[in-house]
Amino acid sequence: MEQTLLLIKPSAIQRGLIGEVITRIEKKGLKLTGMKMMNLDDAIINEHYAHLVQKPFFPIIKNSMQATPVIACCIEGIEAVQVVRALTGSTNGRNALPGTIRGDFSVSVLENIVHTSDSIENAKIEVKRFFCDNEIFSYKSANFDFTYSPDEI
Ligand code: IDP
Ligand code: MG
Repeated sequence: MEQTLLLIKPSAIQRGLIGEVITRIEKKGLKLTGMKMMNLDDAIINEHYAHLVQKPFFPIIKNSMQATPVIACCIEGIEAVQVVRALTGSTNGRNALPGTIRGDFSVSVLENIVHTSDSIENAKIEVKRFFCDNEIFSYKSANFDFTYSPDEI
């Protein structure tokens, strides 16, 4: 089963949207297999946003991600990476489609509520970046048999 990383960013925490984000994940049928609140130090932000370190706006990203703790979530499901990415919506909240997390709760590129992994390869790296092995939990959902068909699993 695929796993992906979701970070509930300070923009969500300050605006009281933690529950809204988690509810969308749960209602979709995805499973939370890891969850923790943490402060992000410079090192983990530099690594996590390595593709943006050279951008002029990188300091505001860092500042934004350190404004409060974040909540890191590991989410599991069939094709969880693309499913969670679709729930997230596009980067700029002003362009993100209504019905997506960013489309419904954000009007900003920077303050866009969540981070979600953008590929299977990055998801594997990012889950390991934020979680130790013993912080990821394996359990069977009571409604599993009504969430997927037998030929999907
Ligand atoms: P993503 O979060 O949709 O994967 P990325 O391009 O990986 O988008 O950018 C990571 C994060 O950096 C974005 O979610 C956003 O918070 C911030 N960011 C990206 N582009 C800009 C920008 O042009 N100005 C300010 N912040 C940006
Ligand atoms: Mg990204």
